[in-house]
Amino acid sequence: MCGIVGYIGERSASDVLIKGLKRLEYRGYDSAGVAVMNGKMLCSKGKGKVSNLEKTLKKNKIEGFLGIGHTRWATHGEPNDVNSHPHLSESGKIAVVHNGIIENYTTLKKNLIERGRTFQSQTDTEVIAQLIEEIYTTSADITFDRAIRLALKQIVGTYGLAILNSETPDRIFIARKGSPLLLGIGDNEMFVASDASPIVEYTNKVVYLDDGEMAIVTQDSYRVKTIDDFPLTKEVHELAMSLDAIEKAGYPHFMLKEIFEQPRSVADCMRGRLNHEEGTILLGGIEDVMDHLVKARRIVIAACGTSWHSALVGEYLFEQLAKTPVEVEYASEFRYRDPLIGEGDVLLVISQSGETADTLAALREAKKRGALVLGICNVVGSTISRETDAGVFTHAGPEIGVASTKAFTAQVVVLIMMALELGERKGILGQKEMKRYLTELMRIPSKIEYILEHSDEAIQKMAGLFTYAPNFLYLGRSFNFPVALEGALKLKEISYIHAEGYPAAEMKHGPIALIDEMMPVVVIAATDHTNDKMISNIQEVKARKGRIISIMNDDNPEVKELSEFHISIPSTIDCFSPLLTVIPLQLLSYYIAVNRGCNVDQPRNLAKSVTVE
Ligand code: UD2
Ligand code: GLU
Ligand code: MG
Repeated sequence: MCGIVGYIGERSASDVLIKGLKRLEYRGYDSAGVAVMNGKMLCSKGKGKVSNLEKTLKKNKIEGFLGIGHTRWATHGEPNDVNSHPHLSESGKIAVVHNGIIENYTTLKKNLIERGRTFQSQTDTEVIAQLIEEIYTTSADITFDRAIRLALKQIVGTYGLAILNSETPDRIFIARKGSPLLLGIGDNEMFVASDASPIVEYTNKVVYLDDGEMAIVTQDSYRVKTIDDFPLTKEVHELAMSLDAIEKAGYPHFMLKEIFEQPRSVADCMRGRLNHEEGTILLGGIEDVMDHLVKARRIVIAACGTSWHSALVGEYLFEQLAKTPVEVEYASEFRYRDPLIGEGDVLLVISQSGETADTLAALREAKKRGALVLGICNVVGSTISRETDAGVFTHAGPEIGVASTKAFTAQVVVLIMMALELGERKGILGQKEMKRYLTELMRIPSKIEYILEHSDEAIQKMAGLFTYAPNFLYLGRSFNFPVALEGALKLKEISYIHAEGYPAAEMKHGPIALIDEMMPVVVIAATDHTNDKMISNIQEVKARKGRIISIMNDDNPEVKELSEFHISIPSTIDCFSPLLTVIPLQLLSYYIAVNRGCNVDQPRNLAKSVTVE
């Protein structure tokens, strides 16, 4: 799930590559490297961030107009200098950057060693460079392009690849199976990248490669074909992404920028889709499959990480508002246990990037078994959005911070709109109720704005007091149980504090044993219909001297009285509550992580879009 970038044109290749890698760094940052062709293959790479590589390149310049670069999220071989990409073939003439996993690399490596090849690294990727060279040098009259195709036939696994060969010094070869790759068409220059972020500042014309496809790219041309050598004519898409949206806009971190963007991203997600005066919703992306959804016996939602938490909110929403039974699955588990899904069923997958490997695999499995597959994705043009039968884009804008924030709220908004629309079509919600829901939904962006304005300072102070707490417990009920999970995940991933989320009543079946005067317990007490029960749970924590931090509605004197700290938020309809309660939790984890000196946008061991299984 690394980032790949490639350039061929009239600019300095190293400059374009470094800039591009910085934009891609959210996808992995174990190491970074570039290979540039200038008569011969020049390569510079090493452990650590792109900024390290940049420093090295300032001292030892690599000049050239054609090159490839990589930022790594290690799967095979520890993150060190040798395992960094690009990987070179034994002669040093071929350079490869790779995103994905070569599953049969041990067998291939063994064969290549038997043929006398020496390997430098522990990666699966090096095998690709060596295998291509082996085929290229041992077959008579073979083109380099054919050598690549023959090598790919032997490879089992997933890849997004960019390849250089110093014997064909005017072109970049790319190939894709299972990992995203696109081509940017400029004016007398071409770009290659694993997503659009490194190329938006140069061009908005892109061609997305599909699985099983490769391309040969020169400064002023590109040729796409299948890896079986059938030529293809590909559609040129226009990118809607703006440069502004992927820069920090004055915020110290992307995560903070993205938290504060939520009034707008939530509004963008609803834009053009709601009519509160008429009480109607238009989700163009699923209009054609609404009849199918109305008839569906059940909906299965598969996702990973934060998207899995929004899926859990979705379960409450669909079951309450549309009376359609829902099961939520971890995408990785769903795929491998011979799932009972088929014709008449609906699988809904949720993924910010639209590239999450486990989610993609779940989608493909369900599709194979005849289910209707729908998607909720943020990235337009992503693999999941293209492989689903239909779906809804969240339109939240690029999310760069590794810890997801605005993608979560946008996913929940889409789920709310889907559940309301389904409830209406099934005759469960009448026009009057629809109007009431939609009128309130339209108010959500300003309510988020209010929370950001009024609680940011209080949360910063509170974060100061709990910066060094070793553990945290998050409790919620009903719609806010998934928010408890999400709050705990946010804290874990960026501050490395151990945290657990629980349904509040479940606490007494185990976790209550952990509570003492050292344990901060974040209670999400903003769901009206469970308020009394929540108060009892708070009492149980207090009786064991736990320290209560509550997220509560403005007018809740009882909860306020019981809490050591409280954050008041505007009230809303219970089922919309996650859109508000999650905001203080995002801020709390952000400020704690900053206080602890953690790298908020690039937490250790994580990467933004997990494109390996
Ligand atoms: C589309 C346009 C929007 C605007 C609007 C006008 C895009 C991306 N959206 O928005 O800009 O012009 O029409 O009515 O151009 N899809 C999937 N899987 C997914 C997500 C989406 O198959 O995971 C499909 C979906 O079925 C639809 C297309 O992608 O065919 C665009 O989805 P959308 O949610 O942006 O659709 P809509 O009508 O809101
Ligand atoms: N499997 C390759 C490696 O470990 C590529 C990983 C990646 O996608 O960054 O180097
Ligand atoms: Mg259920």
